Amino acid sequence: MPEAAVHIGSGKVRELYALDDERLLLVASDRVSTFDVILPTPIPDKGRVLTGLSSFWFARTAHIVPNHLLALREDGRSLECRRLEMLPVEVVVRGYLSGSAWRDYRETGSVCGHVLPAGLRESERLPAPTVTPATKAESGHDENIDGSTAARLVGADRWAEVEDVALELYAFAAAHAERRGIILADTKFELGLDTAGTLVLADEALTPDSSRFWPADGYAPGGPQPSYDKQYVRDYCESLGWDKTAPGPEVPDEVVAGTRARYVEAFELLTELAFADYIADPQVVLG
Ligand code: Q0Z
Repeated sequence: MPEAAVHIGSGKVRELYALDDERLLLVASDRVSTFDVILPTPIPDKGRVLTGLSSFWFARTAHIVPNHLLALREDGRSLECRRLEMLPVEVVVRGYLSGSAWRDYRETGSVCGHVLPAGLRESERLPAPTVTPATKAESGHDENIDGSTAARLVGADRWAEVEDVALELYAFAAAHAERRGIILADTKFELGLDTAGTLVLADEALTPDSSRFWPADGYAPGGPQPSYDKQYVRDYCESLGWDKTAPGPEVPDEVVAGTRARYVEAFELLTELAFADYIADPQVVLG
């Protein structure tokens, strides 16, 4: 870390630093959260897997929308990025009915103002990928909003542009993931504006922490699907009868190793690169 970096924010598993007026440094830790609690045991290389995947997608989607990536550091976990004016809306694209969308659908038949067909099951593929905006609530939990509310927050023309870009990104990434045996059930994008007012993709993109990745093999709608990466650690924590309040339990070595292996497997399937090659030289993901 250069002396000049000023810490300006913490996420559950990431840190944000200012390098200067125009540049930020996003650092992904090896911390893992489950049931919204950060566990005391890190997953070695998790931050590198997420940073590598994000960088991979930034490099391959620049034809769809420009992004904030300036440089991927040699540690493989730190991204130098352009400092943007962030839009006050999180942009979730869903191809499948899961999480808060499944809850909203069961209660109202709609998700963020989109009326869905009756009789859909949990985790079922939606008739078409759907943009479901959300705002960061006081609780720290995201609150789903409808498209007209999003349009009021960012402007109608900008919101139309955001929806188009988000759907194009999802279609591109979901098709890539499907070829590698992974279902991209949903994913959250964060976008900002540069000084020229150009829409820019920011934050992390298309990682297991911002998306639901499901193994296509064994996909069975009608209930929740196992998450590609965190299922080991979730199942272990559940097996303890933990009440899901902080502090979370320590995780034994074999569960750490199994979880790490799943993160690395997701990296290797999606990037078609050996993770060891990324450790040797992170720039390989930029193609
Ligand atoms: C991202 C976050 C993290 C805590 C602000 N390019 C950008 N320009 C301006 N702001 C951001 C970005 Cl990425 C920005 N976050 C989310 C990330 C720790 C909060 F690593 N907040």
